[in-house]
Amino acid sequence: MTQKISLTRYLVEQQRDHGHIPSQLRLLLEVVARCCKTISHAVNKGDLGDVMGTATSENVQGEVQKKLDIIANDVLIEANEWGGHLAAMASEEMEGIHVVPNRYPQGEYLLLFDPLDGSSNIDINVSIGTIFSVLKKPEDHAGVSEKDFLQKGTAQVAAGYCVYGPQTTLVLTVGDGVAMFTLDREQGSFILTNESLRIPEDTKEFAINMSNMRHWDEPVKRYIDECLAGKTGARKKDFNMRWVASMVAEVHRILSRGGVFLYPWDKREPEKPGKLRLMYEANPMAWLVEQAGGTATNGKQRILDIQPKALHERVSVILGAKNEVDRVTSYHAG
Ligand code: P6P
Repeated sequence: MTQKISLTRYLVEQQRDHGHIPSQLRLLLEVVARCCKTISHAVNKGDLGDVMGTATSENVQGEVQKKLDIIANDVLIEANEWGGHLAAMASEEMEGIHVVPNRYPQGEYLLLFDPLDGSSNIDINVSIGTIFSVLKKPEDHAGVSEKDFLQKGTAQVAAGYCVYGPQTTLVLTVGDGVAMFTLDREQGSFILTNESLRIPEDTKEFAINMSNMRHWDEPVKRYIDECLAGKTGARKKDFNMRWVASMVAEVHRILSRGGVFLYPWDKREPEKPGKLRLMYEANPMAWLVEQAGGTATNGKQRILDIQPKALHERVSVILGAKNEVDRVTSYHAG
């Protein structure tokens, strides 16, 4: 029987063999993984627990919060503030940053997260997930402020997500490929189930919300029209389409079997560069995709190279199979 490698053993061996995971970062990743187990347990309760439906509050995005959005956010804040590995945290569900209280030691890392992405799917029992990104706090000054978070995606030291679906699966990169861990509920630990996820350069499967077609920019319209034309059109092959309305589920599908995902800028709110958030959705997902051999752009430039100007800024996202993303990007250039 093949030996089960736990997340802890993987992180220890990665540090010993590659030196990517200092002990404070390993502690941080293990705490985040424990949070994902707790969140998975709450999500799995469904109507049997007091976790469904909406809360009475709105988040910084002006979206009505689901009870589980707040539960997931609180789990991550409470579990990560006392360990001494973090200086501060930022979340889709909080307007400002959460600085580690003075009663706890401050660490060298910054943790950003979307505690429960895709939460419109909670009430219909469709996969949702937690997305996280880790940065290092700049060392040239004491204290921590929102400005310290505004680092390019290339500065990330770890990124990942946990998808709460038929399995609870944690997917992680520290810059040395992408590893997948499946939650063994009997043992209560994440077990390594794929140590190197790869995205094929070509695909026949695209993911986009087609109801927005009339609002898209021309390059996106051209790309999707060609996919829809299939064998009879310029692409000379048929395509399949998926849209789960949960970015974690879409990215997990692409890391598992390939594909391309688009949430582009559109004319509905032209002043916004896109719907998805750069710091705690697009950047972690873009790094995972690139680490698995894919590409991620905003149609014009590499997502990881974008210099953030605001904590909750949005971005147009095209990610996945390299040749497909390059094609869409070339249409924007053309
Ligand atoms: P729409 C979920 O709310 C999310 O932020 C992503 O997870 C998902 O890809 C997208 O929005 C879905 O947006 O407009 O199709 O509901």
